[in-house]
Amino acid sequence: MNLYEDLLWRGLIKDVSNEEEAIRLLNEESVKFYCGFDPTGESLTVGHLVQIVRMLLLEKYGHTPIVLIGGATGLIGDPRQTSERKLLTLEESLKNADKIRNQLSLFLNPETAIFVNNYEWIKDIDMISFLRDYGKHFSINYMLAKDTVQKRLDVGISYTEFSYMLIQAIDFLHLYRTHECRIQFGGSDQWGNITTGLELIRKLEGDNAKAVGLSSPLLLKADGSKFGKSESGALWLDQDLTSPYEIYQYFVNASDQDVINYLKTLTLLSKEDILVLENSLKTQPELREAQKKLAEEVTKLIHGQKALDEALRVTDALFSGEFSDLTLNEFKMIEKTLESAEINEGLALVDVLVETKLASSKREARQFISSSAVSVNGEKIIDLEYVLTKDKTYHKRYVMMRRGKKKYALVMIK
Ligand code: 383
Repeated sequence: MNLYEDLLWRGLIKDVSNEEEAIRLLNEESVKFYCGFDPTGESLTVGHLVQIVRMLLLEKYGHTPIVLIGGATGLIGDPRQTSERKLLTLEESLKNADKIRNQLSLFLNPETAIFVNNYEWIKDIDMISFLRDYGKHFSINYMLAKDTVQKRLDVGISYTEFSYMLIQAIDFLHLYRTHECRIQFGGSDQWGNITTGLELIRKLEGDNAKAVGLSSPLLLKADGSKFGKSESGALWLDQDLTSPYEIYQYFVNASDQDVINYLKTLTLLSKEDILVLENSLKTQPELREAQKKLAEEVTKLIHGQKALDEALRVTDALFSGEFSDLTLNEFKMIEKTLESAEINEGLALVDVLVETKLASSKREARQFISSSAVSVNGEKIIDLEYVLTKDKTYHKRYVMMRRGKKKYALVMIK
């Protein structure tokens, strides 16, 4: 299987500007390609993983990624479907840009991957040059026809966000000229910006300029809900914001309808391996082998083997109710995930149940205790006067509370 077939098989190709040229570049040459990330937040999310995995795939086949961090574009804001973005300050944009760059560099081959920040070349373009050298090549009619603009005509769109596509177009031209970059990738939400770049390259470099744009479909869930959102919000790639355990849980709970698509787009597993998992899903869905493999691969890709091992141990502990073997780090991981509360030593169990939201009132807490529904570190407690003390803690800090079979909360004693 060649690279292009691999991309097609994984469902990573939605639009291609020039398929013949794309096939030639991807299968027969070794080229530089780019994908951009705006520093809108302090961390990327699992929504960015498709592009990361695609960069890794191209890297595997001998192409060179140019990772563009949008220090400049982040200051303008790519138009969202819903409403105008709040402007970032220059400090915020640069700070986020640094963090995102570090995150991305952990995935790619440091020897070959090229990192650029478009602030470097965009900041020096003065207004007159912008309007004369670039603006003149695009009619308002062309820009208005873009999907991203069309979707905003009702609510309104500022001139600032309207201009965004031109900056991304200048980037493609700049990388085409300075790095011989031949391909721009993005999710399908980027198609309008990518084609604006191709148009600019064609206008300024001539019709035989060889640049190609490719987009991938946005990841959707079979039930129509948004991919990459848990109950507590977005799933971040930064482990201080989303623990490896949460990442593992999100993917291990993928539905049978989604799991194969995720394996193809979010992991580098081979076609053979994925077909085996697909077969297991058909014949023995109750084993959830495909989901387990997916969760392992994605957690390992984002956080490495050690964090995956920890996430697995935490998963086992929460399943078996046995916590005594967990390390301090593993407890910290649980702290970020479960309902937790920090308390003073000597607080009564009744109050702790309320603090940790395992009971809605003291009265309810007493009922739970009396009906032996409450356990502390795996031990059933029926004593209404029970108090929590340091000698009950793991790692001098943690106490694991459980109500009923499954409701857990973690208590930290100061
Ligand atoms: C900026 C300057 C360029 C090229 C690209 C950009 C960023 C681009 C953008 N991308 C999204 C982002 O930053 O907004 N205008 O969060 C997301 N991407 C990728 C992919 C995706 C897109 O980073 O579809 C999801 O991850 O393209 O929404 O010269």
